[in-house]
Amino acid sequence: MDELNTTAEKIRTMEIRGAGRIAVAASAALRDYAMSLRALPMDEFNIRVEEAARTLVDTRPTAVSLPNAVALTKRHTATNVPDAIEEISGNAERFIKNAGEALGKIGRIGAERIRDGDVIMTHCNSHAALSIIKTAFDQGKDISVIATESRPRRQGFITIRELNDHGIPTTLIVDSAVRLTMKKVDLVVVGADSISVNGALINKVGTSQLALAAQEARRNVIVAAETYKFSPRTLLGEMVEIEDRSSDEVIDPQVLKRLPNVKVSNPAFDVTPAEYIDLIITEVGAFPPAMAFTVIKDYLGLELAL
Ligand code: RUB
Repeated sequence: MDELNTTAEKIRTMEIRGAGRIAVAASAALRDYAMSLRALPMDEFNIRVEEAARTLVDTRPTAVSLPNAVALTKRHTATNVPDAIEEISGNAERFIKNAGEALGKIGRIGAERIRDGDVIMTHCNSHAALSIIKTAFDQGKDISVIATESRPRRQGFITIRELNDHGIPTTLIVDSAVRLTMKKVDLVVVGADSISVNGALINKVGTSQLALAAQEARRNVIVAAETYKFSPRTLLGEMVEIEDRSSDEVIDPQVLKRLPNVKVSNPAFDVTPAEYIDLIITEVGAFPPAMAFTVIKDYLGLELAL
């Protein structure tokens, strides 16, 4: 369980972060752990796999990619341990391969929406969103990006480094400059931590401000999301939990200690209603948010809701 706990800790502390990356890391960790249980009897094996799955899922609550990846990886119909390990390994290989290929497909489908000369605003650091932007650039489109800082963890700095290394002209802005800057933007491209059955997007806190400002300025908002970022459990009425992180990410704890009347709230994600989203680009096509149910039913499977 040591290696699995190490992966879980890396996800919790955000050394591994981003909905796609945590899903792939969790799937691989579960596969490796299952393979280490070869000597156990079947019922003990199943109990340990369930425990490990819970450990991984409990690390961060918002990105549905994590429980989806774990559920898709751990399921098996075997009656003996070697067969169960084979099924779980196969599930993990398939999930990891599909996740990698999905990024390329999203890039190609999404790039169709980017025109020559477009200025694109993005938020946080999303590999799926960056795949669209980089693909459009690689197609020879003369584009530039406005990237938000994305306080408090400043994932925007990862984004600007990636864009810089790709040769894409990029402007960094602080989060509070989003509305003012929207005038210069042609469209917004962001990633997703979860998409609920009503088409609402849950992504890094501040995403809904980009969407609001985009709607006010009549700009399109495009979400880049692999199908495993859709949340089957929202079909049962479950809400996506918004992660509340430590105040230490926002203010020096020593400073806060001297301010007895002040507390800090640090929600890590927010909800953008479907009305603010024009299109969701997945690896199986571009959908309006109203089609979220179809994506869940046809590409994830309703059994994942249970
Ligand atoms: C990351 C974030 C990203 C999505 C999508 O939040 O909100 O936009 O996870 O990313 P955090 P990707 O840094 O808190 O994990 O497209 O890479 O899966």
